[in-house]
Amino acid sequence: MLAFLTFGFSSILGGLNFITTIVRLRAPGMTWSRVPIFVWSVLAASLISLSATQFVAYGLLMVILDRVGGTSFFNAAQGGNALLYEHVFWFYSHPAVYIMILPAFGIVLEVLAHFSRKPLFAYKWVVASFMVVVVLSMLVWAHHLFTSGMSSYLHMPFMITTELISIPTGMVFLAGLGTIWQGRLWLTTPMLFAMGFLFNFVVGGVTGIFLADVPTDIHLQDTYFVVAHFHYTIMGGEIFAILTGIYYWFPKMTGRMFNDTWGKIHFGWIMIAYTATFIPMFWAGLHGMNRRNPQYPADLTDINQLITVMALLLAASFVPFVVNLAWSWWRGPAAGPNPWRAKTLEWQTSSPPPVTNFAHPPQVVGSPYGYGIPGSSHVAAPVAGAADGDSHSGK
Ligand SMILES: [Cu+2]
Repeated sequence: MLAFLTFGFSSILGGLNFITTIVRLRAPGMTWSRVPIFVWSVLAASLISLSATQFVAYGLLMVILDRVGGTSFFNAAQGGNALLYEHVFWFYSHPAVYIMILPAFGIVLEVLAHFSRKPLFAYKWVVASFMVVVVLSMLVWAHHLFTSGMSSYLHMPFMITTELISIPTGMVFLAGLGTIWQGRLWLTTPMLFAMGFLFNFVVGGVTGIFLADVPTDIHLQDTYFVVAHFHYTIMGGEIFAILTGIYYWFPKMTGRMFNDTWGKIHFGWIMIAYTATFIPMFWAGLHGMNRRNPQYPADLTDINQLITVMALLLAASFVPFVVNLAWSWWRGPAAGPNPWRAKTLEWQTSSPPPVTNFAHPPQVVGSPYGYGIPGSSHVAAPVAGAADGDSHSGK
């Protein structure tokens, strides 16, 4: 409990650090309308980690007091209320999902804009959507308690707030589609992962509506439908976005280029194995496969065995990833300052960057996404060799 409390404290301080840095330490000329969307997403996530993490800390503190201090916050036998723990826990733990997924949105939109060579579609609407998610994320926690015995008059309001959250998240999805739309796509490994994210996230989002809806949730509670939905958001969403970010920033971090062919093999492999693992779980869940229960009806044996084999195949997909990046870090060709010819600041310095990031503070003069707009540039004077252009080699 104390270890978890310490971890929560680091999350709060991390949020505070990101907010302070973004508000106080932007480069000269980096106005709010020129801030890259990834930075906006980190700001939004930090607002949640700064303001919601306290609640799980209170929950843990109350458990400690119950166990060693003789109190009875949660012990019904002594007048406490066990449901109170679920409320306090989920008041943090639902927003925590958005602490994870907001930066994932940011990474993916960033990559979609740079590799579509088009301005990010509906930039201001996306920023507004992030902030709406921050507010709504604090108002949905009790959707985890629909079958817990919580008072039933609370069902309707939490069902509505939960369904409302599909509006800003749907907006982010549409901004991704709008950015790709009629773009000249440069299908590198990070771009493929970003597009894989979009596909997986829409499956996770649409199946989430059935779990937000009280009548269907009561039926689907604690089945593999929930497991499949959760993995579509956290693995198909979050992990795909992290892989997008690792491939995208790998040349910047290491100064070396990864093997794009092996990157694409990794993408194809993980996408097929991932889909084959988690799509059958929706079916199994609908047919009565319960979570956290080793015993199940015999007629579900085949589908469980299929899922097991596919899950092993999914785990194996990380072998080409690790080998490719380890080898490339050691022996890969030099990447140069800006291999993607992207406009944002991190690509306007050497790879990897010097300790101070830039020899002289860069002067920001325009949008980071002004692709295809004549005369548009993000930085006044990029360092030598870091081209800030619209063209690409058309690989
Ligand atoms: Cu939730």
